[in-house]
Amino acid sequence: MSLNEVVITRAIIDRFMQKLSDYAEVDTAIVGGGPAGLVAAYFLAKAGKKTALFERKLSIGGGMWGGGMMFNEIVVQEEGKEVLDHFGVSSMKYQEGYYTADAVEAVSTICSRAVQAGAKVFNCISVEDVIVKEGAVRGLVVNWSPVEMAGLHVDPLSIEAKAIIDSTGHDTEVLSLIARKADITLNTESGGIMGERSMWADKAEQLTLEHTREICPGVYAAGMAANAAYGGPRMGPIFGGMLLSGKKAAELILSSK
Ligand code: 48H
Repeated sequence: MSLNEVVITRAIIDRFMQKLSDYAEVDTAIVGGGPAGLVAAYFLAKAGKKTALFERKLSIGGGMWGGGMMFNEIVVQEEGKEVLDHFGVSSMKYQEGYYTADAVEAVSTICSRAVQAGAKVFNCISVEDVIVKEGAVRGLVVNWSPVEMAGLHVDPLSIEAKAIIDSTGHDTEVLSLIARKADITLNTESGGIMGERSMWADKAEQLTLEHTREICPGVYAAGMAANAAYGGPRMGPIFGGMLLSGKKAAELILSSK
């Protein structure tokens, strides 16, 4: 059988449009495909929630690919290792309470498990705004990342979601938008984004988990975004807090009505 270019083209267009149309309304929309977002996507999809994850970049994985300073090994503590074990990511004890894992194995395995559990990843798509009705966030406003990068004046599309996770990392992009444009008070000390503080790994890892919360109705902060929103310190290349935060965000959503 000879291959036909037009059939290949139509196969891609048909399948992608069907997928995007199906996921225009979801239970959970996750913004950011770093470790926190991917872990949340896995647990939500596995529990049967219709879950879409939007990632600005072509590749998912966020800051985990590069380990520390591009040395592609990550460090996790005991509790973080349990999450890696759950995904089947191999890790090695470095010394009491410290384990290392190959960053590439960690990202690729967690992503693969999330997609196989049913989460749909929409890469190369940026969230540029939220839908707000009657004082509550109801969904996301999305556009192709190249539109954003080229500064083109192209209007976005919208995704309705019952719950949203901001797992956009250091920049806390969704929560910043909400604080700036939506007249919604976040349940932080200031009512807005508190901002990330300088490094203190031990405290930051504890606080990341504490700061993983529903920060305003229907919107959850996870990973570095949670810590930055509530004014916690950074932790450097230890990733247990990110993995545990994604898991906790999923659990909070699953236990909400
Ligand atoms: C679509 C977006 C948008 C947008 C951003 O940075 P991440 O890896 O986030 P986490 O929280 O899962 O992990 C943080 C970790 O990688 C890290 O940076 C650590 C531990 N730092 C400690 C330290 O001291 O430095 O991933 C966030 C993802 C990225 O892939 C972005 O491209 C994506 O979110 N993103 N996607 N629309 N508006 N904004």
